[in-house]
Amino acid sequence: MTRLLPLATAQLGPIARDEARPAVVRRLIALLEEAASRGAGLVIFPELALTTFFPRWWMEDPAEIDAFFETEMPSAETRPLFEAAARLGCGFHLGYAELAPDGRHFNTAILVDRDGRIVGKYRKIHLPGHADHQPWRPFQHLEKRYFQPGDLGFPVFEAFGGRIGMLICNDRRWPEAYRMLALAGAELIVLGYNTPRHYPPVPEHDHLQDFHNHLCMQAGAYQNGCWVVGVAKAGVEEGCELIAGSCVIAPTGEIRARATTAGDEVVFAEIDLDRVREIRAHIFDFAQHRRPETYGLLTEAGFHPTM
Ligand code: CDV
Repeated sequence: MTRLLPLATAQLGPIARDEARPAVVRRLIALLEEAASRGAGLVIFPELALTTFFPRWWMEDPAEIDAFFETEMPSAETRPLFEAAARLGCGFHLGYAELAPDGRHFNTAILVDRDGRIVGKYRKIHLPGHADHQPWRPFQHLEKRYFQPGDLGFPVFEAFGGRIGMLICNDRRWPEAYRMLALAGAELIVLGYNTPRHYPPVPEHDHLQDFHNHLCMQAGAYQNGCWVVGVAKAGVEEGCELIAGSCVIAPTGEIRARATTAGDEVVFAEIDLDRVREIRAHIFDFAQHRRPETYGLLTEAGFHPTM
């Protein structure tokens, strides 16, 4: 059996702090058009794809902060992207900063079907960084200040002929996130990321950023027998280098296709969702081989530190 899904990663190069939404949306539409012309039915854009990665700055003025957030989706400014999806018959996954009607702020991603309709939503659960101002850093990572942890769990959506889950950036480093989606039946996990090359608390790991990026996504794919597509916002953005390496990973853990630049770039791959069975019906047959009765610590709030 084969269930083919032609998709594309749409890596973004830097977005300047003063780059207005309409200009960014035009870039996204150009990538969507290129991907559709190569046969893609689903395009994956990065985390916070409508603005620069603003958590790198300490801000106190609520109006200045909220200017990076969307209060509706689609809005007047983002609607052209949805219209392009419907015109091209090509859906997309998009990360953006969400200001909910009740005033809460989330780092959010949506799944939009080929007819331009929102069919899925996820709010980032693992928020990295810090909430206080840490001037010793060359740049801040204030996700804990600007966002609240996602409150939607790890939902899986029937779409594009398969079962699709979403993660956002730091989530990809956590094995529990993939496992939650896989247990709910996800065959494809899509995610976007903004990952600075420099990690101020442990700079001796800077040279490992690309390795760790692929390591966690390849492990997540293999250990859960699903496709994983990870897409970067890359390049030197407002003086901060973000890693690239957008890629499509098979359920075997192999990288099937990957970007070769640090700018706006489309990478096309046709994936077979039925390849999930190669892993899930055998080496990681959850029903046969998992031992959940021994995994109690995983759902306890506490842990047993060794240091
Ligand atoms: N946007 C992110 O979540 N970035 C983190 C960095 C700060 C480590 C990441 O996991 O890539």
